[in-house]
Amino acid sequence: MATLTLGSTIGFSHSSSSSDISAYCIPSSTTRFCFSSIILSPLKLQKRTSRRRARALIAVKMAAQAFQEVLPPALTSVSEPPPIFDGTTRLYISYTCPYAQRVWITRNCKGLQNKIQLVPINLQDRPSWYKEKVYPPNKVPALEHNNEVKGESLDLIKYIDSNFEGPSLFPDEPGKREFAEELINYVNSFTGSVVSSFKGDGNEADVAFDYIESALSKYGDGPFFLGQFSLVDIAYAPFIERFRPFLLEVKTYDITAGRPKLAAWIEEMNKIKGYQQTRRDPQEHVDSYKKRFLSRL
Ligand SMILES: N[C@@H](CCC(=O)N[C@@H](CS)C(=O)NCC(=O)O)C(=O)O
Repeated sequence: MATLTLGSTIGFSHSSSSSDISAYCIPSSTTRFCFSSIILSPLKLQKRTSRRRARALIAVKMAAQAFQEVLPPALTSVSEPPPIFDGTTRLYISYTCPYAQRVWITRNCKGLQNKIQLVPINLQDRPSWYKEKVYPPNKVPALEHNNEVKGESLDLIKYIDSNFEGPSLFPDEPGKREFAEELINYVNSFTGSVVSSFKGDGNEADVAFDYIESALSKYGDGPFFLGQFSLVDIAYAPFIERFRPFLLEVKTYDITAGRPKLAAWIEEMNKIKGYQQTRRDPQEHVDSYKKRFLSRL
């Protein structure tokens, strides 16, 4: 039984045999909610599922809510390196990088702000020690953990979910696991298709966003890709956060028009505290994408 301390008020504990977020127990001083495997009638099962879902979402919200973190300034070429490999777990990010944002959201949603230290890097004025001593590919994100440094955002979100405490962000159910893998495997094609559409009038992105709309329609037990909030939402959110305002302003293309599931997903994502802490001003994204993509067209 691992216990995670969130501030001084909330603790989550979970059975190490289960990685299902809905199997988490949320103890208070007098009450403990656990779920056993007794056989239930369909109606009871439905009620129980919605209670579990509600508690699962509460767990994610609380995990992030307990912390209102003061974000450290980004390190530059004149900054000293942290004491690397001293046993501290560090997540190297850039505040503006969507890949790093995925891992940052995962850390927040699991309530790991005390366990994984954020080390923001200024990519425009990168310290030389980052490549030399921390992560030779010289990219963010990178995770320093157990005397090793690992990269690649999609691997890192899974690694953090499996190797740290906190609410599980990957489903147990085989059907959902398979769909989760499919969606995670698709995310690079999705972002690639949308970025290619910047050359046209925006409508070229229809197929990619229609895929998202249809994926969001698969499970009716919640507004997220797998019904409940998961790593899949985390994989897509940083990019949709950028694509939406950019396509709207530059191509007058509203990605949510005629896509009610996507509109609802964005609304629900924006309520997730662990994500809110990582979001940036939409206008900042638009300006940065204009500089990056419009000059190349
Ligand atoms: N495939 C990597 C991509 C990471 C990546 O490209 N990060 C960018 C910042 S958004 C970076 O570090 N760029 C620095 C560089 O390429 O020199 C991942 O998913 O983690």
